[in-house]
Amino acid sequence: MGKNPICEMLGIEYPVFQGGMAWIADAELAAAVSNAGGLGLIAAMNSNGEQLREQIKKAKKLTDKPFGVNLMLMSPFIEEAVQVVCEEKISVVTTGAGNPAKYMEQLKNSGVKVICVVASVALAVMVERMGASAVIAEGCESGGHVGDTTTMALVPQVVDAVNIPVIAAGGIADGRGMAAAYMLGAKAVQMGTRFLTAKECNVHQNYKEKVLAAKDRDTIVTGKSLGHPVRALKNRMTREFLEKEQNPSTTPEELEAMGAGALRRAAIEGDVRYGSCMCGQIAGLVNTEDTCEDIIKSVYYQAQELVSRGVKWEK
Ligand code: TUI
Repeated sequence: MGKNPICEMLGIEYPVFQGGMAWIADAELAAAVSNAGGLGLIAAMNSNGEQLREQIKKAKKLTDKPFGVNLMLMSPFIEEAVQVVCEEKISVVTTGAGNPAKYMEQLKNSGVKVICVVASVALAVMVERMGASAVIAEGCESGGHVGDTTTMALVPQVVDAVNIPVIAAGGIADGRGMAAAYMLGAKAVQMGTRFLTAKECNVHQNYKEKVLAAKDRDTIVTGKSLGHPVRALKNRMTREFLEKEQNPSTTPEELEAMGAGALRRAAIEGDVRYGSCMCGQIAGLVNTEDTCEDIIKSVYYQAQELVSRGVKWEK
């Protein structure tokens, strides 16, 4: 196999991205992933400009490898975050949960490569026209804010529709998933749930343990009625949210109020009963706490081995 275009473009060793998990993906996790040869990403979601700048400076101290920032486009601090990313000369950002059109020019003019998370072919085509360097096709198996197409169906359709490299995300946590992503035409993978239980991940231990204990059917999507569906581990919070969502007398404001702060409550405070434990459907496969280096190398080499072995069934 030739050189990997994503590794070439970003100057990384392994075509493995860490998801930009809000309230979770901090400088320490991003630096650990980047030091291990993948692409670490700091989530800008939870911080204002100055807090983000602090995280960036911290990551620069912890690694001399490339790392990026994930821009959550619905964040109240999005304008500040874009400004800080440009000033700090971050080499790559990923964008999610919206259309990045407004920020594309500023980022590109500052020399920042923009890789957009898309949940549809239409957005993939649009961001390619706007100058995105690659797209992350994220299926609805993912944790957090999700679209409605599965990774299996979305990735090959996005691959056929664009001429930039495609990174697959959603439902991938081991070398089998990565090998499958290659077969669908992706050049790299992004994993969130697998890195949630990484040793270097600072998410609250209660949250980690809930992910480690989770089985295949333990996640659920809430918030469809609000227009931003979110996948999380089932708990009292998701049960009450769904009950309210199905009750016609509930106002959208009540639901928004219930959701506000819920991720922070779980990830920082460790309230896994009444907080939002955003997590992908692949949680059932994630049963160990490993270092980022072990995660990246085991997933990558297992995928290489599977791809090189191939499978042919006799008739
Ligand atoms: O953004 C994510 N995952 C996230 S963001 C997040 S923080 C949050 N907290 C509470 C409520 C909502 C969000 C937690 N997880 N993944 C990337 C992603 N982007 N998934 C889906 C999309 C997406 C969906 C629709 C991107 C664009 C889009 O429409 C674009 C348009 O045309 O407006």
